[in-house]
Amino acid sequence: MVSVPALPFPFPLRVDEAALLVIDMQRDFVEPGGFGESLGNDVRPLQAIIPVIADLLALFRQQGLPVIHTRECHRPDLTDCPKAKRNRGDPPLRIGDDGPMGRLLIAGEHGAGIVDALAPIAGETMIDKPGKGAFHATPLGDELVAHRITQLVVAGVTTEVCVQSTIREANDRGFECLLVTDATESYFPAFKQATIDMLTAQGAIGGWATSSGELMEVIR
Ligand code: C5J
Repeated sequence: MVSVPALPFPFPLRVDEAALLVIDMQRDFVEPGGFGESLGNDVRPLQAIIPVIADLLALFRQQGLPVIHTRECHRPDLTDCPKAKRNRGDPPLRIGDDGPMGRLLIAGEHGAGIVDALAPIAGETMIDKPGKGAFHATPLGDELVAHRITQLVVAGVTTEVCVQSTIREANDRGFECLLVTDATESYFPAFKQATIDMLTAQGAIGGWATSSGELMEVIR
């Protein structure tokens, strides 16, 4: 066990039981013309975390530690997309509609793919998820148990939606989560900070938070 400086207290990292979980670093969320922009968001601020996550990926790969990526996406026939999700609000484009990067949030479309700089490599796990949380209707929980992973180092977007949902799901299943604060971003800076505050409050009720610099120094 090694100790990572973190909020609200040091994270007891067990390197042989930890995986890097990179959530939804898809064009649909971070590039213009995708799902994120269709909801009225300025997606450009999210691009700032790409080099940070690239550094984390490089270190985990170099150390031979497991990496898991997720993509929020749906089957082309939308059978895994609840009507309540697709029909929400009044966006100019809905899930499954044709956009400049293909059909929004549909598996296999360009927009649903991971941005080039963070593309998975052979041997890394990819979890396609129809919900916000990465455990809902996916094999993620079974995969973690099968590989004896008990701790998740969490990065990706967006902090208060898919990242927070996933951390809460993981926490309820007995996994310890360390959120990397400069490797996650939101369309709403205040929501990012509120998420970090909520998760780490009450003695790490949802998990821990650290910076990539502090984490990488310890892993190195
Ligand atoms: C959202 C996500 N924000 N990956 N998805 O709809 O956070």
